[in-house]
Amino acid sequence: MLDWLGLPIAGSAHAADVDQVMALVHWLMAVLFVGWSAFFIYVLIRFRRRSHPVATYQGLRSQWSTWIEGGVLVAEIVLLAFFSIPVWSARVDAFPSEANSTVVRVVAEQFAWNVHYPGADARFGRSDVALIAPDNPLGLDRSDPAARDDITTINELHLPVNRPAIIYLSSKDVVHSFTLPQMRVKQDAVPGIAQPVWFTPMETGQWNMVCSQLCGLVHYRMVGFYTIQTQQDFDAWLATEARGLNEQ
Ligand SMILES: [Cu+2]
Repeated sequence: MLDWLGLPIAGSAHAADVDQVMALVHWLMAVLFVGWSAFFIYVLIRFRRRSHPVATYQGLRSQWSTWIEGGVLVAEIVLLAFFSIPVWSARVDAFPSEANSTVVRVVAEQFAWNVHYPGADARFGRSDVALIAPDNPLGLDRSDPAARDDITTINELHLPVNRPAIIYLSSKDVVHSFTLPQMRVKQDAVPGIAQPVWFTPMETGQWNMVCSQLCGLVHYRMVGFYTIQTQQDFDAWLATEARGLNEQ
């Protein structure tokens, strides 16, 4: 229905709501564009120099432009109050419970995404900036019992389909913007803040996980991939990663 917008597939439960707002905004902009263009052409012809060699200083006397401007204002308020704000508030309030969700940490850095899974105990282990090293980009303290089973990846995020995902976003350096276009997820990753974002993936597949904030010279290369898979495939992947930990 919204193919004309050229959007990527709508892969999450809330994607249709976001797309509807985008479509309405595009319709409003199309109407304004056509209206302003028509008005501009009308004015060019109506007030051309040949028929009006001398300017009038009375200005506008009719009220219709005020009415049109009022109409545009009302349309914008309706869009904001009845479409945008409800869709936005559903994203930032009404978080699902962590017990029924896949909970992941994603820590951005110039120019990669570090992903941190809590492992079988569902507890994130302690991390410390002092421990950050090339082979430990999250600074995870493996001596912490909660950290022993933690799984970390770089530029690789896996999530099960049909189950809410809560992602705690932060950054090690500058502000990045965590973006999963097919999930209609876009959220800034800010140093010093653990910013949660949630969504429910509805389609399986593998796509790019990108940074949509100009974050430095190599910003264009700040791309990983994310995989939405069935719960079984996800569990199998986690098990493989966990086996890899024990072999180290
Ligand atoms: Cu970035």
